[in-house]
Amino acid sequence: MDQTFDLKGKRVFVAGHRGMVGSALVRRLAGEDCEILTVARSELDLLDQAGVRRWISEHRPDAVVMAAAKVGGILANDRFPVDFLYENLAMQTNVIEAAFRSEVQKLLFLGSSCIYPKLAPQPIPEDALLTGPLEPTNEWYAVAKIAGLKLCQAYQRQYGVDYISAMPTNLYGPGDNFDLNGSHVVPALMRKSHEAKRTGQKTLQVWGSGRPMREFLHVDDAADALVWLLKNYAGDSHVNVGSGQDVTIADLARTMLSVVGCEAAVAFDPTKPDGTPRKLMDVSRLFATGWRPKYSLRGGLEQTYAWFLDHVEKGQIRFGQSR
Ligand code: GFB
Repeated sequence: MDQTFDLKGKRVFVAGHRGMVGSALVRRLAGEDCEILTVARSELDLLDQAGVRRWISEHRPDAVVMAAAKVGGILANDRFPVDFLYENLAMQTNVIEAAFRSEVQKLLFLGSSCIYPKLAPQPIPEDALLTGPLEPTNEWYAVAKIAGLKLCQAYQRQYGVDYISAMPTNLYGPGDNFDLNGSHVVPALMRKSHEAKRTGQKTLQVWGSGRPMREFLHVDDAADALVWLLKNYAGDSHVNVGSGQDVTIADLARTMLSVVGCEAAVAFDPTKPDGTPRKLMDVSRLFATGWRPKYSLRGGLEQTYAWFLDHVEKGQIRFGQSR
């Protein structure tokens, strides 16, 4: 199969364009010679199958990037299993099926590194999928994402269409969710360090033991890799998208304090879950293409903190309930 998909003159629908990943994709796609299609949630609810079919058949995209998802950090995943399983299954199935009905040529589905078994070999190759039990705190989300990538594979096998999947690692950056109950670790520690600095707190509360390791990728790097895949990849297997490097949560916390300029000491809260011990992805398939991330972790955190400060000042970051 010809691996390339020329974006020139194409109509590309970014589903989920208000989210952190979707908005980064829109920024990145603005540099391509294509027309970007988006739709507000008030106009189209992706849980509405008939509505999705109608919208896609009316707007006739040539390509679809499925960046809409119900996402959250470790506690939100654990607390809202129905939302994470049902909403993701429904939204992704509606979009993928409607795309096929409307003869969309290319589709890119986005998953997550949590699709892999809890105790997968490190770094985790793509073929570790479905070789062992999942991490319990995020199995609902992982099951939905595995179903999504399998649905794309099924459409490829049964109908020969160019529907591919990418599995990004833990992402962070502008547009992230800073609500401490639902957020991932980077925005949570950024906000908590910022508040500790502002109020002169002596400690920064870090959930769990600080020992788990995570791989982080700035969302603009992720968007760049995703557009690269959209243009150049047409394989059957999903592709890992990461930085190829991980850090302990304790080290992340210390780096965050330094980026924010906060002198608080790190204090661990063992009543909160650690989640999976490590999930460094094997990114050799992606790196073999020559693609590399542009941001170091520290550089990415500095860029994100600058964005955070700017948006806090403008009152554009709405904090949920802080705990
Ligand atoms: O980012 P996070 O919520 O998600 O947590 P996962 C990563 C690690 O950071 C865990 C620790 O060990 C947390 O205990 N951590 C420390 C904190 N302090 C905090 C804090 O204040 N807030 C948060 N949220 N964590 C998610 C999955 O797993 O990763 C999703 O639940 C998805 O399904 C996503 O796959 C990428 O990396 O553990």
